Amino acid sequence: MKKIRAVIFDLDGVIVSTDEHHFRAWKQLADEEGIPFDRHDNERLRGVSRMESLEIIMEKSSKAYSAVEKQKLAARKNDIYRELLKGLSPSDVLPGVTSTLQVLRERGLKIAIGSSSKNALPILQAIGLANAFDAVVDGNHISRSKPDPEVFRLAAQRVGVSPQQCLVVEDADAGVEAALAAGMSVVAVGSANGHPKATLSAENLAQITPDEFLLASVSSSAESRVSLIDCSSTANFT
Ligand code: B16
Ligand code: MG
Repeated sequence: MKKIRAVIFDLDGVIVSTDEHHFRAWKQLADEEGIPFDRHDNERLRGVSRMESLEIIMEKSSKAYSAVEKQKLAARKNDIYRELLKGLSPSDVLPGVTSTLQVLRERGLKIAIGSSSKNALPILQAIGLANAFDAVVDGNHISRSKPDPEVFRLAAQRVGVSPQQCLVVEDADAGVEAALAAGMSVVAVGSANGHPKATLSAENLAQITPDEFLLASVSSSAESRVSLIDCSSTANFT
């Protein structure tokens, strides 16, 4: 049985509801450019970098954009996004996050952020969690975005724990793939709830107990995968 010594959390959509801010910013940009874009399209942007997100949105554009124009569009989206983030506060932290972090720390586990976002630090500051993690690895530290495992491998390295002893919490298919490629177990929440390759799955962290985290760490074999979907009686952290 392997013992988990570190939990690496994705940021947007796991710790905080900024996935919705991303959608609203991309939607405004797409509308201004006359490019069709809806929530279904938005699912493909979860966990992938800003420029890769733009390329996905442009698949539906009738206009060809130059590299310089693309840089300007990405910067414009980020300006809209940063404006929306001004309303961010600790109340945007998703259910179960604060108590989960507290319990994991009390149990002696290392906790880290592994995010594709280049805005991770200001977001953590705005929600009051800037000093809550042993390591924050984000889009400024990596050259390859999820589903590449780079961000999670680097986070493991920063907390001094082997990838096999790390558990990742993710809301994106790209993030689940990245964690698996890094050799880590995965808890899938939010949009990734029910992901067939996740070790454990739930709507949010409020539905997962510390012991279930440990269960998720036992093995990532198909037999051990359990789902908490519709498991409303699950005890919360206290
Ligand atoms: P930024 P995560 C990701 O964050 C988002 O899921 C994704 O939608 C976004 O495009 C990416 O960060 C880059 O974000 O434009 O702020 O650098 O989910 O990996 O925490
Ligand atoms: Mg995410």
